[in-house]
Amino acid sequence: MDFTHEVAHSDQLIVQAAEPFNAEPIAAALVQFPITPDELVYCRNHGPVLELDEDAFTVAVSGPGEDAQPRTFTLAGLRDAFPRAEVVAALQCAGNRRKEMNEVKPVRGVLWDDGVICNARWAGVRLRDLLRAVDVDETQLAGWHVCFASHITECQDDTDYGGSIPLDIAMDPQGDVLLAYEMNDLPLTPDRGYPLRVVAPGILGARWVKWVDTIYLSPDESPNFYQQRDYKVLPPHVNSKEQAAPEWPKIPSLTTLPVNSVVALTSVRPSRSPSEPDRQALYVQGYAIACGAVQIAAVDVSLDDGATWAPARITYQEGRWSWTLWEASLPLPLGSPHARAGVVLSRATDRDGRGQERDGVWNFRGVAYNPWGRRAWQYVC
Ligand SMILES: Nc1nc2c(c(=O)[nH]1)N[C@H]1C(S)=C(S)[C@@H](COP(=O)(O)O)O[C@H]1N2
Ligand SMILES: [Mo]
Repeated sequence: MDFTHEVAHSDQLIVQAAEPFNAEPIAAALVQFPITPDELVYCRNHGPVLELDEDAFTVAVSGPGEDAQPRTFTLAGLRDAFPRAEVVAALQCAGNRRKEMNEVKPVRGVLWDDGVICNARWAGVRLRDLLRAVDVDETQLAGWHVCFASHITECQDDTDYGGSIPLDIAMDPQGDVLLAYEMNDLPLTPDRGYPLRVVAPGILGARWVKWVDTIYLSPDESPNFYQQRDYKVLPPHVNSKEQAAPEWPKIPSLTTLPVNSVVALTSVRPSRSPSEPDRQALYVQGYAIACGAVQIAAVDVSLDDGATWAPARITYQEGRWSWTLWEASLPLPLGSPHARAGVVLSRATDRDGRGQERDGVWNFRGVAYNPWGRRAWQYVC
């Protein structure tokens, strides 16, 4: 693979793999911003990142049917033909927290910490509008999929990058799936998929195809490696690539990721209680993310390994697809040895009552890991 045309990347990220470029911010920096600035957005790539020319870029969109002729749009053509739509949505890689899973038992993949997530204001055209323009009638296509591909560069395991989402999600009147050309009111940067990427709120990042140049309808999911042979929760007995091979076709592709929360930052501060001026409190900040369209209802935190929980205060949440930011201030026990160091846990619950368990489900590819958030803290006098 040729990396000679690689673009410059943000210097505010921890590089987990240089070629292809994979990097993430520290979670403590991430949670300082409800809307993540581009410099703090993780970069997840299966191939090189190129600087494309917007004027030379086109996307081909085909309707259903063997002989459907694709319609080709330039970026200017897309802007002219369809209204601009905006959505605030979190983007999360299925490998978020893989490093923690790897501590349970080794997994295969980039050892992501808890920073492969962001929250942004995306703008572009609605995929629904585009599909209507190529005569898609979803009532005739029950169970079909919208496939996306980018042929801009070769990838590690396939000639192109591809993924798909169920057609009913794309056509949902409130579906909010976009072909985005802007993030946070600016054109996408090369790292984000300039000039055009898929934004599929509530769906794992792998389907948010960057530099998307091909869209078509199919009764089957995308045949691409990253849809068929990756981003699946392998059964626990699979411990090697060889054991995984017969399992891939049997296991459903991931579409949503489970409810999750992470403790991103801890600091010991004087408690502001007037009755106990000497008392100290542990201030914690973190994020939570919902599963699909059902938002987070509550986040709780615990200093005693889950014996008791206290509610965190939600400081940010917007619409159906954003992440949730939260904070809590927990009075530390006076004079106890535990007042100097410990572990703080977090647990999120959504509006349907789904939440997190103490332990996540280990799987060989290290995806969809969501045990209680957990961060060690200590107080240095
Ligand atoms: N063309 C292309 N699109 C892609 C990828 C890729 O490697 N190539 N990676 C996917 C994965 S796994 C994720 S998590 C997101 C990451 O988007 P970001 O790099 O903008 O954070 O892009 C997705 N889209
Ligand atoms: Mo990902």
